[in-house]
Amino acid sequence: MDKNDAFAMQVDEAARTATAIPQLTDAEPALATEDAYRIQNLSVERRVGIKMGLTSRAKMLQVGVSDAILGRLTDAMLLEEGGLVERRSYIHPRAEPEIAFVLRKRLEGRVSVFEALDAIDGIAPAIELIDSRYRDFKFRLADVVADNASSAGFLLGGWHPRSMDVSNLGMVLEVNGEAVEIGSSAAILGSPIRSLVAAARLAAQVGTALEAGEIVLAGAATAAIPLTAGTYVRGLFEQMGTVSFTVQ
Ligand code: OOG
Ligand code: MG
Repeated sequence: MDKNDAFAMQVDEAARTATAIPQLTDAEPALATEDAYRIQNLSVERRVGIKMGLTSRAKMLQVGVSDAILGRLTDAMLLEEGGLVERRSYIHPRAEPEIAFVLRKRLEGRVSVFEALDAIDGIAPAIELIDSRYRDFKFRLADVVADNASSAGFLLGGWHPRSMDVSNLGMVLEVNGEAVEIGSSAAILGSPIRSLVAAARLAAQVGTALEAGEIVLAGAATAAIPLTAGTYVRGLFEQMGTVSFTVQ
């Protein structure tokens, strides 16, 4: 087994057993981002979409990594809106408000904002669950890439037409009815559409593309909040509705 296979197994096993592991860069300080993407490739199976990460200043500051990254969303990660999320299925889960796109056309490489807009089939409010497989939620760039950008789950609200202007929409993340994070979609690279453009470019760099029918999460607009059992989490999205779940 080569080193990347072994690393992919480690992060998979950590996710499966909800057990934190040391950063890969502890064992391999020079782990290159290209290798980290190879590790990510080795560790995801059925993908239903792509997520962008670290596309807002709030997120970069929270985790101390300032490069936008992408991760893969698989069918197993889709959680039921309004449903229950099991705290014990994760290591140290966090939730963050996001905007989701579903594509009607393939996007690959360098695309314009116009092409990106034209490729959108629908837009929905979303909450992403992230759960770094590393101890204390601490990582460097290569660690988080190899760990599929901390992806753990996502919930989608109702779909809206692509004509909706998503460049500056308010969003609030509540825990038990109290607002904990407040932001705007404008915090996502100036507009979530730019995140879609960046996703197509980043995907091409790592040898893939955004496919028709796929979901793209644009990245959180605010910092993520830790999840505690017994709480009710709800995201309120201007003009788009709500997304909620209960942690048990
Ligand atoms: C990395 C994943 C970042 C986002 O929306 O910025 C991300 C992390 O924060 O653990 O999903
Ligand atoms: Mg996210």
